Amino acid sequence: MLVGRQRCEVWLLRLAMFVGLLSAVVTVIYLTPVPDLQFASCDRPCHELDWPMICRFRLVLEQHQSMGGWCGDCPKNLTHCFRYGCVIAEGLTRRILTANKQLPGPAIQVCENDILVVDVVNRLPGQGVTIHWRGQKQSESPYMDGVPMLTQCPISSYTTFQYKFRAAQAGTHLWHSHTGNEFLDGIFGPLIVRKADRVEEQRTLYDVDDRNHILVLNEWGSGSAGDFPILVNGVFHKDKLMPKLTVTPGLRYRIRVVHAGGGNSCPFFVSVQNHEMLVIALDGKSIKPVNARTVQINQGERFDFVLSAYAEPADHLIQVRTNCTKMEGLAAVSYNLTEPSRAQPQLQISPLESQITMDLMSTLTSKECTKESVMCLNEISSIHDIPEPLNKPKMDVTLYLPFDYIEASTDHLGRAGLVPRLGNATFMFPSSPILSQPDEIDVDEFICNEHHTPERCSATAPVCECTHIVEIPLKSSVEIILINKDKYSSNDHVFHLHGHSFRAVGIGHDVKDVDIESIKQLDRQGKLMERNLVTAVEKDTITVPKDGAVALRFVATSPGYWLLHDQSASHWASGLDILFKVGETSDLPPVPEHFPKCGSWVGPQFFLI
Ligand SMILES: *[C@@H]1O[C@H](CO)[C@@H](O)[C@H](O)[C@H]1NC(C)=O
Ligand SMILES: *[C@@H]1O[C@H](CO)[C@@H](O)[C@H](O)[C@H]1NC(C)=O
Ligand SMILES: *[C@@H]1O[C@H](CO)[C@@H](O)[C@H](O)[C@H]1NC(C)=O
Ligand SMILES: *[C@@H]1O[C@H](CO)[C@@H](O)[C@H](O)[C@H]1NC(C)=O
Ligand SMILES: [Cu+2]
Repeated sequence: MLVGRQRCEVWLLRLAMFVGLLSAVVTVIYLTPVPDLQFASCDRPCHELDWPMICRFRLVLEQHQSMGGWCGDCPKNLTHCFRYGCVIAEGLTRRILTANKQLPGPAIQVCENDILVVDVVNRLPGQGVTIHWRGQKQSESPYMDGVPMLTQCPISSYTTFQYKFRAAQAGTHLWHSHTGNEFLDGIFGPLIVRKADRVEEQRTLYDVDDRNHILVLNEWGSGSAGDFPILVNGVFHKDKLMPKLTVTPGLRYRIRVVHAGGGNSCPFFVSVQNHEMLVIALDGKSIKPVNARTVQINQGERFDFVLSAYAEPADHLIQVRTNCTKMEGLAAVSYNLTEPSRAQPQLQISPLESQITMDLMSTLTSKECTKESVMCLNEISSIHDIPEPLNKPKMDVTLYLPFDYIEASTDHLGRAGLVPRLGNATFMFPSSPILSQPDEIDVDEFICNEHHTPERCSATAPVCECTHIVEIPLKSSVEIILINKDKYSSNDHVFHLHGHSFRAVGIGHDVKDVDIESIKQLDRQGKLMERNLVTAVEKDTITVPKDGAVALRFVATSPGYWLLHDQSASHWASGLDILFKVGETSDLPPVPEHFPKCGSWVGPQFFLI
């Protein structure tokens, strides 16, 4: 009996211990924080010892309406104007395209080296899209670069594509649709990648890097020159409706500016009333600080400046102007008057701030550049000297790429019109993405390079529509000389390079009546342009002036297919593009599993018989 009872007690004890342990384990498991699967942002103070985070975002692209029902009584009742889903734009009711019902789309703000996982949900009826992450090199993930028919299939209507990549390039960047007019209609937003304070080169120059201090500028609508508005953070100012950056008197603020482009591709002049701007970065890369009253940038470019809130405590206008329209964009720097003014130790002017102030700092090149009070791209210095081997006189690969428009015919009827041409070819997209479905492209039909042109292009024809590919060995040093021979448009051309950032080492002029062989010879004699091989700035977007030429240098470190293109409003249609294949096919990372496919289909010839 006794023994049995004891045994029973032992078992009970064991059972109790087991249950106790189990509940302890369950409690611990329950309380252990599991990675958040919500679509949470990674917006936090960045620290150099932190683990990178996985940051999930969801961009739902859809048709939306500006000033529609979502805006309620806006602008009569101002609180309604700030409701979720209320897009003000120029204040008219009109059909637009948005990401998450916002204009600009949501700001993606992360720390350097975080992993971004962005679900792009395409709810645009009948429109394929891709999203490009401008400023991110994608050296580990060329499939995530977002160029339709080159790195991926367009995301077809009503499907979702998940972009996954490391935000490896810190700075002020931009995400945008890369497929055509969605870009004009509102599918873009800022992509801000911050460094930890301790590794941020310019950290001593400002006190506050506020997540709200972003200015996204864009042209709105396709109005003809002179009558289209410029939006600042999605708003064309009207009475009290104006974006405001709140500052505390006495502090210095880092402000990030993005030119998101538009239909007329006009460069913008940005200035702040009663303040100078200390420009500290271009295209996300640190530069030697420049004090300027006005900064001019072209579409796709970004700049960061420090605003010292030392002026009269009041509202001061931020003006965004261009020569193309009188409808300037406005925002305000608003001094917070309830906040007591901070001590101003900075007023003992530091050597940097005591330097002379430029009337204009510009990333463009014009006649103005010779003026003492104007600083243009070739005079701006990077904070880091050009590393080897890019500072050598000769590069492994040198490419002269003239571009122009000529009267020619590309259609089968022989009708002539203006056809763009870059390095002898008019770029045409292949029928399947060359990166993810290389074997499905009919090389003979599409591809052209210096050794091969499609059969349909005769040797004597002035233009050939083809997928122009230049092969560049991995790790080689490259110099590209873009030469603007366009005599039909009075505009500059703005080019953007994918996959790499480059040093803009030289800008030349007056190449209008010089043929390409003479240009090469002039360059060999050092007469085409002067090269800055020490401090030239690092960028990903460059303006090639009318009748001018620019030289860009980079080391081809990222294996992949990378587009260099004229970023006129409609990327899709331009034709002034060229594709660089960096590395051998074996150097490319493998195609991700179940990557979407697309291509032409022509049925069996006699299937009805
Ligand atoms: C504005 O709208 C809010 C919320 O709908 C309401 O509470 C408020 O009374 C309105 N203000 C005016 C002046 O109509
Ligand atoms: C553009 O505007 C600036 C300043 O507003 C002016 O100085 C310049 O002459 C204009 N350029 C052209 C080509 O109209
Ligand atoms: C202004 O400063 C006060 C006091 O610190 C703060 O409560 C308020 O939110 C600030 N206002 C704005 C618009 O930031
Ligand atoms: C363009 O064509 C000319 C003449 O056929 C040739 O000399 C030149 O090398 C070509 N340029 C390129 C970039 O293919
Ligand atoms: Cu692009």
